[in-house]
Amino acid sequence: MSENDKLEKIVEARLKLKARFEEKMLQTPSVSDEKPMGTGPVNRHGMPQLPVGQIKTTKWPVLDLGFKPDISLLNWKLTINGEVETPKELSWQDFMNLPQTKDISDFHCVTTWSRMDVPWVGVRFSDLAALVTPKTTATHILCYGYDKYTTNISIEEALKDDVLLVHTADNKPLEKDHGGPVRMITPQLYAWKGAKWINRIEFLNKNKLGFWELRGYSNTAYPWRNDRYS
Ligand SMILES: Nc1nc2c(c(=O)[nH]1)N[C@H]1C(S)=C(S)[C@@H](COP(=O)(O)O)O[C@H]1N2
Ligand SMILES: [Mo]
Repeated sequence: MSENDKLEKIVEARLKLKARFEEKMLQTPSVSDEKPMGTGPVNRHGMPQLPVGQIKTTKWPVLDLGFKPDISLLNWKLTINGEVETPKELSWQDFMNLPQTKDISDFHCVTTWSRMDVPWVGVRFSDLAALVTPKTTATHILCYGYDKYTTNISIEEALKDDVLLVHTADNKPLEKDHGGPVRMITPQLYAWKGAKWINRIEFLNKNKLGFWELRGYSNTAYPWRNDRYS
């Protein structure tokens, strides 16, 4: 198969997958909430730019478990497995050969700071999901970092077009402090839902709580519902 055919196949599979989850995606807060809580002009996904209780910052604080793994590109791997038809293990080269998406989005931390208009480059979660074909029983994912961090997301949230596994931020390679070489971002959920130093995505047939979700943070993490704790 030519590179072009391969790319087209991924796009087709992504659209198919999104069609499968369409009904659930339509019920997510960013699509269905009549009065999302926040202030400022309407952003790209139709929400007030600054979610309730957040303060804009131009700094980018670093938050993690106190251990920053050092991963060379040669050793880097991304495993995608669990409730899928074709599990994959991607090398750096495999990852970079996938369709690359550029986007600008906001980063909302539960500790009340929001960093606006960050330029990112990376691979859409939905393209990765399309590559492995989730089984019909799949409902959630659990993302794992090289530091053993975990966080869970429903598939209908993870499939949103701005959910990316990014290797570039602010027009330069993603710094180790912020999860480089690759982290996930979830612009429509609080930022703890985006695993830094990501190395595995496990598809699940039921919800399973991640590191912070087990310690009192919200399962769902909707910034425009002030949905911080469980
Ligand atoms: N692997 C990993 N990912 C992680 C964390 C972590 O400790 N380990 N912390 C989360 C939390 S609580 C937040 S707020 C954001 C912080 O990202 P930043 O350090 O780039 O600001 O990353 C999230 N992803
Ligand atoms: Mo956080």
